[in-house]
Amino acid sequence: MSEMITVGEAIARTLEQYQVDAIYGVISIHNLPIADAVGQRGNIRFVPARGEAGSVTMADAHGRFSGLGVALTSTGAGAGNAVGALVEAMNACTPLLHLTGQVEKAWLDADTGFIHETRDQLTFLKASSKRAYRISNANQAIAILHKAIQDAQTPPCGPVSVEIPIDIQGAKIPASLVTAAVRPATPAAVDAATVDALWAQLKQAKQPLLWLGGGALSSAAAVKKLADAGMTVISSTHARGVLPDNHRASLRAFHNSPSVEAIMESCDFTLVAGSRLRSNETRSWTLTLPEPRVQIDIDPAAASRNYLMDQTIIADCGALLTALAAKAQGREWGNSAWDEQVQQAVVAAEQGLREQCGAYAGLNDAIEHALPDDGILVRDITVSGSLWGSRLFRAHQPLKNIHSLAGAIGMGLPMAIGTAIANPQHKVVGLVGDGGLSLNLGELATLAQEKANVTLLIMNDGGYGVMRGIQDKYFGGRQYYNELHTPDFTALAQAIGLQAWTVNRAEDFQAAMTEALAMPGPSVVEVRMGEIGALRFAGPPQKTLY
Ligand SMILES: Cc1ncc(C[n+]2csc(CCOP(=O)(O)OP(=O)(O)O)c2C)c(N)n1
Ligand SMILES: [Mg+2]
Repeated sequence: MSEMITVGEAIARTLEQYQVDAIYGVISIHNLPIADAVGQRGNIRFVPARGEAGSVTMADAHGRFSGLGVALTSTGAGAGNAVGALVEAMNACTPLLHLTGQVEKAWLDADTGFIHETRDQLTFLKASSKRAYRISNANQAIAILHKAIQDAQTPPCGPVSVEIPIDIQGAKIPASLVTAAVRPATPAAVDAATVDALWAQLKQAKQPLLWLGGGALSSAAAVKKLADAGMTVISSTHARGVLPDNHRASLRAFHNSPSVEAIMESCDFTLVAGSRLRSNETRSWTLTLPEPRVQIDIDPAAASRNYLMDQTIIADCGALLTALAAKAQGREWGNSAWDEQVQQAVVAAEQGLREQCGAYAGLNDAIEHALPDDGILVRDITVSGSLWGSRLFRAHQPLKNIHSLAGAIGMGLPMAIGTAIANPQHKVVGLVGDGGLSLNLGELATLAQEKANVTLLIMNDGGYGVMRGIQDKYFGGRQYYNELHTPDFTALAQAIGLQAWTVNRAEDFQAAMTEALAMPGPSVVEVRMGEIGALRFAGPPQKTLY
């Protein structure tokens, strides 16, 4: 008989096989066999977050960079606290493994009042994850774990939850059941005839538009070649930087700007690469997208989901764009006059945005100046994030400007922590509002404890700025429930042991950001917006609010 180890230890050993270097979680009576094994082995960093929402969001951020984020939560309320963060990871298609507990197998679903028990936990995990598994048999635990990781890492990637009854976590199994990492399922090879046919169609177009989504995040080289060949490129906010902002063909993510919309509308072909064409970026699908339209997506269910396509090619975006780019020989579309029009449209869009941002455009510039090129901006859902953070702030590489795609507030701080831990050589700026920060405020202590290399920029306007704008625009200016009693965040951060600065004059943006970003490790800059001026934003452009 081979060595016998607990399922908890087998899980720890298996995660090592996948080169997992950090697990984010909150320990509990219902997950200690796993946490204890991770601790004893000492090969994986365990980050004790202050809440399950924060831990799953940290793991989400980590997974966006490393290819597998891992979170550990408890049964019942602990698993429930993870749900919002799982919803975000679903939206971002993050490869994420969420391990959670369950009551003892003998008492499963029996409503006996077992500690932490909840009704039908698997159902809410299924609803918020790409898939959710229950482990019912100790000898099968590692097989299911491999399957869960494979699901998480197979495009379209996503969070996969695994609930493990506590007695199974502690049960002994042969160590031989721990086997090597399993690779994600590989998509079918790109069909040469499909590529030829698409190329022939594209060649007939005078000016094709390439719309990039998160599915194209790893296609930067192919996209550059297609842009060099003359395709005009716009990206979702998630795919910003796949084509660097300074490329002559880049419309960045200036959807919703009249000048850029005019450029898009004068194209005569739309190629959508790995994008859901979401409501925020299409004015709830009222934006005109030129026809013919061809879509590349790995998910068959994505075909014509919101815009009617002339063709959907079910394929790995990277492989298909690479094959397509290989056909480009120098300039295939457009000319310098068109490039000029594209650039003028971008300049006009940027100018409009700068005017809207007023003094805060200077804050954007101060960060651009002080943050090294390889630095990363992580933003919460705030007026500042939605205005200058998402569109003005530079993007020269993919995943240098990340955010909560599902639009939920509160994820900025944990997302910044996970980003910094996954990227120890890069400085991270976490851009948050006073309202959103309050949801995961406890994670300020995690930031300090982990010495994560984050400068947290708190835009304090004493309430819900986005909601003020929406109430102004759609509710006759009636302002309810958006004023918040906010702490003195600078003093709060200092009490937690963080270096912190208060900025209440636009003239000080540069000095504060330069000083904070020059300091390795965590720091906080609180911008008191009341003294500088309000920033107006009424949510993403809509057809109507409802
Ligand atoms: C989880 C969640 N709850 C509520 C909202 C609605 N919401 C959107 S923006 C916002 C205000 C955020 O306030 P703050 O973080 O201070 O940023 P500000 O808008 O003031 O810039 C709210 C409440 C949301 N998007 N997500
Ligand atoms: Mg606010």
